[in-house]
Amino acid sequence: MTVPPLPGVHPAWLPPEAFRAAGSRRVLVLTDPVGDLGGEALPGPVADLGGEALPGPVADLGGEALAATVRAEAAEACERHGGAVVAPGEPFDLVLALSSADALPPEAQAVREPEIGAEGFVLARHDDVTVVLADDPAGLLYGWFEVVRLGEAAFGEARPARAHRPALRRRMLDHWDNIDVHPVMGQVERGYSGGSIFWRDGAARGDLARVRAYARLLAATGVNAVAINNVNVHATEARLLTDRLGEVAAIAAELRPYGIRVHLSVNFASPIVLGGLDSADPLDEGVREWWARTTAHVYETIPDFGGYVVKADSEGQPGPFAYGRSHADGANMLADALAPHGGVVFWRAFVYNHRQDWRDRSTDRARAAHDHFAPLDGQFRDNAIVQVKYGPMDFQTREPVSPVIAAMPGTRLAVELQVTQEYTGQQRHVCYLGPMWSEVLGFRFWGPGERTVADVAAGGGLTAVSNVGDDPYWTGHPLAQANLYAFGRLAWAPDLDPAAILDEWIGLTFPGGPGLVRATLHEMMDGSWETYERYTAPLGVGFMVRPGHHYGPDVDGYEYTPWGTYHFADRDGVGVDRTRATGTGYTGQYPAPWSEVYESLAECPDELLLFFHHVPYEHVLQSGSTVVQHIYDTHFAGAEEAAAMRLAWEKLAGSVDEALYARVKERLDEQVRCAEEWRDQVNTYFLRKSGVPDAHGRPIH
Ligand code: GCV
Repeated sequence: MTVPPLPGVHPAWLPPEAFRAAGSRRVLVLTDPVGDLGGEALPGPVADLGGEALPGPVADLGGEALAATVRAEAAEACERHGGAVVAPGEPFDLVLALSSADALPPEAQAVREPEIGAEGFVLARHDDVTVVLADDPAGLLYGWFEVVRLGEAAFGEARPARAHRPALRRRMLDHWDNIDVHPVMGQVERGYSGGSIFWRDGAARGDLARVRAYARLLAATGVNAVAINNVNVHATEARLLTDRLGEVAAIAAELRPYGIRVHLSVNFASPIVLGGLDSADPLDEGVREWWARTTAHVYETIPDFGGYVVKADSEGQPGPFAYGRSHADGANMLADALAPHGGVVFWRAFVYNHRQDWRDRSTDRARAAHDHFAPLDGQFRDNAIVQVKYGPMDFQTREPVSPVIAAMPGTRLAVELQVTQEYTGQQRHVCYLGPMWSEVLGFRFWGPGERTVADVAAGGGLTAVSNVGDDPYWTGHPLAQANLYAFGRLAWAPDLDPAAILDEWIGLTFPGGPGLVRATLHEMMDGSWETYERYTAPLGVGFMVRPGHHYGPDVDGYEYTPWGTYHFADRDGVGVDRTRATGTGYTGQYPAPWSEVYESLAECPDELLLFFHHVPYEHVLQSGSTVVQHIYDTHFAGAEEAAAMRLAWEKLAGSVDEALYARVKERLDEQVRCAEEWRDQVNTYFLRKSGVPDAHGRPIH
């Protein structure tokens, strides 16, 4: 079964037209017998743990269901576009074959490798035949979508056999979706795309066709795991683990045919709130037994269940601190319950004091995750993955890479990104995040030639908060689909060029569109993250948003709050002194050379200067400009760039679907308005604080 087009729902990057090249060919699909990897541990090195593999059945995810998906995908594309699924022995243009299949044709035999490996595939073209060969059905599915992505190019010139393997085995989206509409956070916490695709009116949706379509979109990017409820686990959602597990099973059934494993966010206090125990102490035998029993029941119901996601001792969520236990104690208890079934726990490192006294200049929220977790390195079970936000604060437009990622070589780490644009324009602003993520994933903590963040994440995975809801365009802003697409592609291959990923997305989403569409979307989106950065918080200082909803400017909005997010602007200067010499000592959490680079006023990169240093307004940046002049210049430039984006889009009237055109136009109007508001509030604030006029005499209020 594939996914029929859903009336009123935009097909995103899988419109029927995207299947024309493959669907107009003669396609041979060889999936019998379905070879699986036998439920064994995945082969392949794990960068940070000496080549070990995770325990448990990672690869064998409903092998037959996946193989059936590949067959159905090919059949449907051929039916639509005039090709044919052919029988063995008949001539073909494309073969999709399992390496274990009976009667592999010579073209496929020729590209066989001793081991392609879980989820991988070999793609080749020779003698006018395109070959996709995989060891497991998941690999075949990813190979199919690679052929779709290539379009006619998959059937053009000869291509030498090349193996494609995911760089990261766990490529996961976390949904902050609530079953019950939360009085403050709504149905989807930090959601900007309508309601949840999973939940409505206090229960799993009766019609889950949209979930199947979502799974298909994700599979086409390479995502293989999803967590279906908010990490802030409220009372109703906690019960998904026990008496409401059937709803989880129903959703898992929709995700499975596209190779996606379901995960649940669980409440650390579940033994109390669900089990009637009087404790959730991770070292208490009764508590441990409760988790073991409950988890066994989950696996009886959903045999390929992925595992748990936990936010503990964070922003009011319960955790092991209540019992004087460590985060390793908490995570290991769940890891032990999951281990017999091959599951993992993603234990979040987002732990800090959200009730800080703003008068206290010595406490530094940026330090918190490292302070809590680095000393625990080596104490976590093999199936306990510590999930670390990419930056030390909270998904700001610009942050340094979290030092926790470098500090736990004996622990599996997953890096967490945010596709939902909480702090980057809330899907009202165009902000293509591929370049930011690419920069983060390619960051080398230990200098040139050393391992990257992506290498470290190979041990645990790459996760991100999804930006999807029940909006007709999935993501509110139609162009925000590109972020979801880019996340999956970077999780599969972190070294892909973000502009090339955007190009793929454009080609798939606007098939057959005139060159003007492609050129305009690049013009608008390639540099949109930096444009957004220009008109919002300057030089890495972060948090100048409206408290609560986090949209639009409010320079002092967080300055006198307990959240630990301050910029310390006064009449003389701005920024947070995080140096070892005179500040909070945060720079000391980095290994060399970064501990020195960030400590040094002269060497600290401009874009992070105010994250690490408190400087006078007339401090001269590496760019040659002063801090305050830089603030004025970037804010004028950023707002102008937003206006230019809107002008660029207006050239596409008549070249793209009318409703989509109108939706983007309406959002661009808001982006231009909001960028001007940011510009004027930030510039005015700093003019009033500093008394330094703009060198160009532009209007500041
Ligand atoms: C789910 C930020 C967000 C919260 C979110 C939290 C987290 O603080 O504003 O909505 O809670 O991050 O990542 O847990």
